[in-house]
Amino acid sequence: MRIVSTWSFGLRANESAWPHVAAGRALDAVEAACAYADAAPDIDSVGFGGLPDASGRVSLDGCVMLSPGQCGSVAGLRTHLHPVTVARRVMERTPHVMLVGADADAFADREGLVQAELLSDEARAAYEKWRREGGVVDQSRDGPSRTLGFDPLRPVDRRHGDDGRLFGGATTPPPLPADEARWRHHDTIGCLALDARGTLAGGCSTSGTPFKVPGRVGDSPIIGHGLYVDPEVGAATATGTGELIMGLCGAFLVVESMRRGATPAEAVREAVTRMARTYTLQAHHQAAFLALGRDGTFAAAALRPGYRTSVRDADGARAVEPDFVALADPVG
Ligand code: SD4
Repeated sequence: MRIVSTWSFGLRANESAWPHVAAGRALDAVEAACAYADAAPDIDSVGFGGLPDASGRVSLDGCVMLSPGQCGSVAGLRTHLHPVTVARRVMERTPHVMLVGADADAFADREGLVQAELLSDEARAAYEKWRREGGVVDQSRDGPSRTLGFDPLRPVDRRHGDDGRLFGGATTPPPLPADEARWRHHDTIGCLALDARGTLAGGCSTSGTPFKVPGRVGDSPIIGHGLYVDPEVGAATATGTGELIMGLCGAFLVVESMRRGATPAEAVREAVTRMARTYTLQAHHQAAFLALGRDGTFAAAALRPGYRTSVRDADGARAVEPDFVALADPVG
């Protein structure tokens, strides 16, 4: 019985989902964890608080998966806050896997899901600053980062946690470690759960990359790229520069390695090693894979230092270092 999520902010998301894991409701657990991250304004590449695209509008992507025959996905939501919830409705109430754009929002409306404002004041201010500083959308394959109006590598004193329960009762949670804070715009939540009944589920939610070209969709909502779950084998999710993950069918690659006998640690290591040798990497590129085996063993591997996995199981909550980091130099 265990729930694992990408990045340290996943501690809070895991905690909100833990009762579902313990009650044998893995699907509810991953939906709850992702919904928690969606609603937290300080998690700024997911949900409310997510940075907008180059037109100043936020768009959200997400997916959910139990098995190859039970998965759902949405991309480009602009008026609904919880993509995993909408994706679950697609999975459960339509014969389809994926809906996109305005029609996905319209589907959510028909499902009775409440509309929400997605752009926070802070995200609007960040967008306006980007525009003021001459933000240009780079249409190159690796996204808009070369011409961002901010330094994606600047250290940010971002605080995480909001109820103190996870942090020894302190009302103010500790700041993120500096190496992780450097990747604050990479805080997509990918979440994998193995519940008390032995059911595996995964969910993934993101607002994508900051100031992306409108219409851009990354790996996160694409089954097999940002998330893959096979109940016979295990589950994997990804976070980071989607364009690097998509070229490898990242999450599927990890689960298929496990199917062929690799441990989760071997599978994620192989995937980031392949990423490092496949692409011409830029300083802003970061990505990580997180895998959870059928037996509950988990592992993560990252391209660069600064990624952590949040874990909640019978031993409590903790953020752990990845098992493998491909590149020693954090900015090389
Ligand atoms: C994307 N993979 O849209 C997402 C972004 C992300 O951590 O994971 N950030 O490319």
